[in-house]
Amino acid sequence: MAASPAIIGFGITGQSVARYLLSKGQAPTVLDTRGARTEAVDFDLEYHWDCATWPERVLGQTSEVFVSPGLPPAHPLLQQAHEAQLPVYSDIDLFMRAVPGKVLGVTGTNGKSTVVSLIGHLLNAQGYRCKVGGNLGTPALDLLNEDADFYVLELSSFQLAHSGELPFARACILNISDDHLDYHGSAEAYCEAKQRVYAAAKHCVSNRDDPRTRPSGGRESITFGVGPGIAPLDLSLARADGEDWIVQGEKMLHAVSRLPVPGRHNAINCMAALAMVQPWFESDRLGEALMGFAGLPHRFALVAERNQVAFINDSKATNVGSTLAALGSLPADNQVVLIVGGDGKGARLDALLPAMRGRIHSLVALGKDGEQFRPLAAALERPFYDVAAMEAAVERAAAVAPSPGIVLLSPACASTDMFANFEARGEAFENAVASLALPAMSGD
Ligand code: UMA
Ligand code: ADP
Repeated sequence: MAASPAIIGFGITGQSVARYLLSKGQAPTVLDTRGARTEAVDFDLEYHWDCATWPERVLGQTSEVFVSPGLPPAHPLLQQAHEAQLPVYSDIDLFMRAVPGKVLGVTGTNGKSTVVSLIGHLLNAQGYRCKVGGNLGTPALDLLNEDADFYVLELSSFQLAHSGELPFARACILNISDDHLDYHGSAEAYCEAKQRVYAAAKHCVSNRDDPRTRPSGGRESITFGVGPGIAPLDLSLARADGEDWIVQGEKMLHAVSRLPVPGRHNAINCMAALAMVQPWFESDRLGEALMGFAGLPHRFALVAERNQVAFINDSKATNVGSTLAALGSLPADNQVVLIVGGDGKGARLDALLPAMRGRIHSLVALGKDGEQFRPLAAALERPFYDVAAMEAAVERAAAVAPSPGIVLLSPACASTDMFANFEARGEAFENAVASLALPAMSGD
């Protein structure tokens, strides 16, 4: 029997690989460590569910392996494939073999989806046909259904850990803070996975304020950051007329206060996006091009204002770094009731303390690792409330919030211990806010 490819994991990625291979006349075999998936009925393939090790026959007749990002690199199924000297690829490797246009790759702990969406917005505004996807929204291989001039990929550390050299036109690591330690095993392994984005990129873009984003081996990069740039194309912030501006070299590009997305971290995201599109985008058109970019839901989004209390949904803050960014964008006047908790993924939560000090009014915690926030509240000498569900969290936060004040859902933890995903958690927050027995301000 002729050798055929195998797919490990039949989630969003595995199914996109199956669709692509079938369109090329190849019928892959599917292995999945979980039970049977209902989506499988859409594909006439050979499946092996609840699969802890390779069936010997399948291993013997496999030509190459495509692995889903959720499978940890040390998983026995992968070890066995390596021992059998089978080539192992990610869906991104397969995408890069086939893609007809330029590809821009964006990774980092936080801000990937925002920056990828912004890059797509800027290139479309410039008149290019641009498709965005990857870890965000459409899986990479499904983007190939339509031709485009540019493909902008959001890349997770999971995808990069399984990928070979990826020849991006430009690649960027936005920032690195602790995340996914449970998957990668160490902060070093996490950084190494992120660095793979640069391995075969034509140009690298890095964050001057975050040394771990610099390409290893002394490779040059175009940089963005808060302080002054080094090279003429570097992006930075500068003060003029009493406010911060995004500047490139000597050129003043845009006032931070007029950006369509709030928070200092989003000014940094705009600089990163500009560095990524620089050869193809006329920066004089930035103001006009930014019009219509509204940011993404569940990311530091003001969703209601009641009794002078602002309710902010930052459900996508699934790690410490993103919650630090949210707190750093709010005033230091002890007005923030912060809703936290979920799956902490093994991260050190005390890194939140400096940004909490002076800002936090009280902490409301829920989920698997909610209790781990109690010592932080104690260190700050602030009230700590332990609740079982999002409705209770919002009710308690609204009851204790000062007026004027802020109720911020920015959990610093993944949502999957209690919710299907961060969107479901954010929706539960917004629904609970809408159900509060509080009068809405005019304009709500
Ligand atoms: N699987 C196993 N064994 C395992 C783990 C997974 O067999 O130990 C199987 C699962 O049973 C599943 C399949 O692998 O059938 C695929 O699951 P997956 O976990 O690899 O995820 P996908 O459904 O392919 O979705 C992935 C991303 N998810 C993860 O990396 C966990 C999606 O990002 C992404 O949108 C999609 O590919 C398309 O590119 C989500 C995500 O949470 C949003 N990403 C993480 C993040 O952003 O922090 C990295
Ligand atoms: P990702 O795709 O990397 O998860 P998102 O754009 O979806 O990034 O944002 C995820 C979280 O990180 C949100 O809470 C958002 O407010 C926050 N965030 C966005 N940009 C940054 C940044 N540059 N630094 C830190 N946090 C950020």
